[in-house]
Amino acid sequence: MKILHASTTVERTRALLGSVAAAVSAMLLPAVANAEYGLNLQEPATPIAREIMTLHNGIMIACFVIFILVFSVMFYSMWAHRKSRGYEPAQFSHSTKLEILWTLIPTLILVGFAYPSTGTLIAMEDTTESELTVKVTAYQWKWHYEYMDGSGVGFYSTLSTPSSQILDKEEQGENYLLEVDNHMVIPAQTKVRLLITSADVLHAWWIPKFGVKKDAIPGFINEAWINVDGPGIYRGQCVELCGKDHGYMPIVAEVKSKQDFADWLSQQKAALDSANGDTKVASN
Ligand SMILES: [Cu+2]
Repeated sequence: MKILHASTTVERTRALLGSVAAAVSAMLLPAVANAEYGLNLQEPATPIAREIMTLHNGIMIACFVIFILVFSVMFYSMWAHRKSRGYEPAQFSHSTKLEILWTLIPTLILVGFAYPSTGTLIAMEDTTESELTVKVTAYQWKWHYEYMDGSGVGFYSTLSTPSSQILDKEEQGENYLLEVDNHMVIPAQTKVRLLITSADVLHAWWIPKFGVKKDAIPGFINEAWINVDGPGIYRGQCVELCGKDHGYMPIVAEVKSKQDFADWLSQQKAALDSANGDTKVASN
């Protein structure tokens, strides 16, 4: 009778563990299979964003495994050693061996997380050997981009979503509140340094696919860098509550091939020169 009871218990435990595993995989599968659900980080477009993604995934898996282990032991202990089964509790109150183990193991796990994370953090701050510097200045409620190559090329970047869409008088477009008049244009496969500051209140510059989120602080200049894999349009937003139009100062980066970028920059310089020339003529 006792043996029969034990075997059904084992079967029940197996069935319980089986259904827990099924439920967990059912929860995880859609996230893996359907990135468009928006549950994960956005697809990385820079080496740093890729490192962040790898760290995030690895640490999440480690946390998940720890969660399953700890809660399995806890629920099994509560269930198997319950009073109604007549379980006799152990009488010890201290265990030096256990205390050393439960200090040592978490420490090792944390060091295992900290070591690769620190490497990425240091890499994020390393703006040396950048080939181009763009100064990003935040305003209530727009951005200004200035190319620090002595050319004086610079422009404001302002929300271009029509107010009719914001006021629900017209259907909202595909890039609703994530579109601007002038894109920040940068070259692909080039280390670009960003100098981020603000002219009024706190703002923050963020493009998720670049893995960059930096505060824009009046009177301070924060540094960041990006090296984007390939041409494309990348979108982000101001991520520091900066006033009533905080939600209306998106960020759009247009990444061009090196050659296209060089052409674009020389066009901008030519336009600037001719504008300056016109001013001189006019003031004469
Ligand atoms: Cu802002």
